Amino acid sequence: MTTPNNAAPASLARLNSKNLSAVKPGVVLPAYDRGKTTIGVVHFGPGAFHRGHQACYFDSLLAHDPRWAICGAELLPVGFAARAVPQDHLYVVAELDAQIRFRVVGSHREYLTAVGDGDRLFDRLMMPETRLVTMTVTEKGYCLDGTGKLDHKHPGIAHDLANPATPVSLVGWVTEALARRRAARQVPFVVMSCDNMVSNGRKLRGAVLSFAEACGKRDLVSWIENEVRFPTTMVDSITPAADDALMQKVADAVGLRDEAPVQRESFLQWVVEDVLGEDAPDLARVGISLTHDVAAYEFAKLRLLNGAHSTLAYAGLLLGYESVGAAMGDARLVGIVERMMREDIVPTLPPTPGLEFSSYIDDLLKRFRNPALTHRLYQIASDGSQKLPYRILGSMADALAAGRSVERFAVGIGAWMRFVAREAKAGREFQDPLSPKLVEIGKACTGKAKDDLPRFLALKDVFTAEMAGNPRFREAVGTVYEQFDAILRPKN
Ligand code: CS2
Repeated sequence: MTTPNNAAPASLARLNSKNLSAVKPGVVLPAYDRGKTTIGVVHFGPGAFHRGHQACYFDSLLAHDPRWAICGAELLPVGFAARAVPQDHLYVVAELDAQIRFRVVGSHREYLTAVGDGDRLFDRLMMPETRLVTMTVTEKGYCLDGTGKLDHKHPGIAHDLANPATPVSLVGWVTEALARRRAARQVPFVVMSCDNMVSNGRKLRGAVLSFAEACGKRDLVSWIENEVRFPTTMVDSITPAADDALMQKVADAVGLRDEAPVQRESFLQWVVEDVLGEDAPDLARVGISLTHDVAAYEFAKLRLLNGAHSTLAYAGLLLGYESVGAAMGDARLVGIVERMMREDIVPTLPPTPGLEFSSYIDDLLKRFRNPALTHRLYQIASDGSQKLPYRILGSMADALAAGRSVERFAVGIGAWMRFVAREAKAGREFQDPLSPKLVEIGKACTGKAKDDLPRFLALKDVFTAEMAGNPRFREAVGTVYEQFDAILRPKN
């Protein structure tokens, strides 16, 4: 979770339950009595995305059904509780778009840190009222290997396999909590991944089963297989990290000081696999789409939106831009990204009733140009080794198999390699779980594809052996890698 450097204007009173009556007119307030709500959801990873997305939907839901307040659970202590508790867990979401709207969100009622509040978190997960466990822990939080299976050698997983009662990983926590519920003869909770991964529900289910199996808990494995639901979901809302400018905007609009605000676009979408069971919250009532075919939405969103984002991020940073909006002013780059979406990605997507790709792409380009939001390219560039397989390499594999061109896909991949080399040589830290290895590769780069490409392609968590060995793939990526400037910055 990103923390702005400066506090909001210190002279203003702090946002909290007592001060809600002082909120300026026009700001949307919780439409329910928070004191009458009960916690029905534990959410792992209550960062900005979750608080701007799911917590807003549940804020709307609480006006109809008080059973679905949220307990935020952080696996690592990031110091957020110190900001949330004095505000009684209230915070402002600024919807920054053609129309600007400020909303105080009240759906969070509790905040626990796995390290420190471990017993309380288990108690919360054991409560019969806790019916939904959701998570946004990013791709790396699932500890999967390059094939999408649980990586038993991952330090967090290895720790938890040896010490299942004191887990540190998401998969360890979910499995142990399910084991305890089963032992207590309680119904399980629904487990819902809200991360940007293809088949996120199935991947998490596979990881939890693999963990339980490795613990030798055969009965637990069958219970999970038969009783626990892991819906797949697609989540969408562009949510730039909070910054000092946001603090000021919120202070001006709300009239109170919020030290944990969130900014996002007004667009909000959530598609959930319709397998939640009978006493699930009425998600449809608050605009969440329930369907049996999430995959189509997931593919479209990950490949079109996130694929374009990552291409804009790496190529844009190399071209000297700082934000998505600035990169969208570069006609050559936008031309490549737009053709990649329309001509290269769309043919890889399954046709889906209700999803019209051409207008979906028009809307995406508009969302990327949103002048009210500054979405930093560095934020998107983080964790490239985890994101690229879902965002670009999957589309590329499909295009290669169908004999179609992969040149435009190669822009994001070649630019990522150049970005890694540039950051490593400049000694700048970059966020990626593979960063020690990437820094080593980046420092050794010569700028020649024949020397450098094999080093990157040997990263088994990123590139499948089939792809790494494909001559068309190597040619396309190698060309961008070596000739980025000539391709993206031609002299007139
Ligand atoms: C972005 C996403 O940071 C990133 O990598 O591509 O967070 C993107 O803004 C969201 O997926 C939009 O729903």
